Amino acid sequence: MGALEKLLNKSDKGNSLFEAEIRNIKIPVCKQFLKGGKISPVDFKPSKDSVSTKDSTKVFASFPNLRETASKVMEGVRGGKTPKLKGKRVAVLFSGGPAAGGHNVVAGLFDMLAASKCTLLGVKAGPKGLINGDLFEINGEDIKRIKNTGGFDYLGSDRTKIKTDEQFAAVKKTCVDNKLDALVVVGGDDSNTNAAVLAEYLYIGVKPDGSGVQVIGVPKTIDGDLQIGKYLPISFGFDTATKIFAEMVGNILQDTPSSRKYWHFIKLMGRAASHVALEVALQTKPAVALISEEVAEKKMALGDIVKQIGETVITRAQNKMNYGVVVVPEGLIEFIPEMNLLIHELNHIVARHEKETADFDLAKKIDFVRSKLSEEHSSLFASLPHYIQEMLLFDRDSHGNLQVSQIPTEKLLIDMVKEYVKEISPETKFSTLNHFFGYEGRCGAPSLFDAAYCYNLGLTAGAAIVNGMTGYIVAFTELEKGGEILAVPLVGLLNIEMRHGKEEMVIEKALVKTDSPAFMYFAVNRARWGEKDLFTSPGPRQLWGPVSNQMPMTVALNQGYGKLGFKI
Ligand code: FBP
Repeated sequence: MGALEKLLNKSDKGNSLFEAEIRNIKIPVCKQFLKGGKISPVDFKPSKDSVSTKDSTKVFASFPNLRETASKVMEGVRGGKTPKLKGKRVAVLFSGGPAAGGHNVVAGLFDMLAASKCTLLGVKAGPKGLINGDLFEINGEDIKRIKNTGGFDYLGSDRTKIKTDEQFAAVKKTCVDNKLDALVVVGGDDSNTNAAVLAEYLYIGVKPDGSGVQVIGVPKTIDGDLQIGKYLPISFGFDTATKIFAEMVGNILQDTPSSRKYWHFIKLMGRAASHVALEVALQTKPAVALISEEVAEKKMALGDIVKQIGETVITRAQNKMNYGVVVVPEGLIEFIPEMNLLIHELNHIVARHEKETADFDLAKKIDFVRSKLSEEHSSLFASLPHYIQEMLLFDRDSHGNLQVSQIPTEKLLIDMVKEYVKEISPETKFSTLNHFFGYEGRCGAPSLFDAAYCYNLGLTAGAAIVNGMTGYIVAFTELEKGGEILAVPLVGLLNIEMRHGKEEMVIEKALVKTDSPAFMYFAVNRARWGEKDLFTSPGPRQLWGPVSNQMPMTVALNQGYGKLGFKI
């Protein structure tokens, strides 16, 4: 075998030249975590800030053990004298969709726990693995291998919501069988809601001495909708995903005036909120970018959105720009008021008649559902193309969410804009292509921002555990000037929402605020981007070199940092 063949063989299984190299990237550590150059836990003390829940009476009644600590935001400091727990057994699990940087959370957690002689166990395949007791011990060799790599494959993940008495009892059994002292849940809003409930349930009476198991949450999701104002600027994974999407959108934008023939409708993953679409729009400046929250606020109908895009298409064609890019947020359909009401009614009907319709074929199910819908919604439903009707009837996930990533909203818009342009300006040529960027962005190797952010979040989670804390989500702020370590009480973040037709306590999704600096910057500039080609192509995310230390633009604008570079 020749030298090159040998080299190529060496790159099997996660050892491409790139993967081998990124493991060597030095991850910046917040200096609060360092003592004599070595990683060591901070202390936590109550900060001057609190979180408050609007439904406090009802929420606190369900959390008698955690209510005492449900408001105060805790801050990590050096030099305190809180005794640190030692020799504890801690398990970590990933929950929900993957997001870049998860492996660095595990690495940070491992390193912090190792400093207190604690053992870290991995839960395989998410909450389901916790219920089934599928755990293994994590070792330093694995950590070296997974550091700075993308994906959640080291542990696996799933979307099981722990809700039945049997499931809670099974979790308790797993804790007892594995002699666990603490559990770390890496997840989004729904998973961290679950973490709050687990923290309450496991608070006391789990171990033979009657003590409990601590639960700490870590904020993950590419959607960026787990944010808590100044306490939590962003969930991890958002930066990597948006940088990957922005590269792809930028490349397509670069293609449009080169080939001069297509309008590209690009749906971007991000479930409900439009943070991803807004970030990518800021990074690339396309002709049109829709923001669902604005659509809802302005009570726009589907027809209004179609008209807005159609008019841009016609005007650009008149200016010899018979091409362009339309960025569509994944969750748009649920934010169009008339569609939202329809989906709500569908949710009830689907849930109420689940068993009855289980064996129906699609055509029969569509007819059945139409017969149950109110008159107004029945005709709206009937006006939608078959492929949209089908997707609206798709199974909800175990948290009750419609699987919006499966709904081809971008195709629906293309079909409707085509009709509009044909009617208003038949001479306008309108050729289209549709794309959905989602899974491409979730598992790439973390950007430098996510690599650093995640490692430090892992360190924070480890520090919270050895400080004996439970019922907190860890956070990391002041990203432009060294980082500040925080732990925010999960119960204080819970609100009451209607899910599956009944009241449930959940962490509210952070949506794009139309009065936020990031949105306002976009709103002021978007008309220019539509009128002329002012797009930018940010290129691939950089792990080395001058632009590698950029944080998301929306984060820098909304937090008022005044610069894009992060410093941890
Ligand atoms: P999480 O909130 O669990 O991180 O999920 C993020 C996400 O990627 C959404 O953007 C998307 O709608 C969904 O997962 C897709 O789900 P699935 O992985 O089940 O296809």
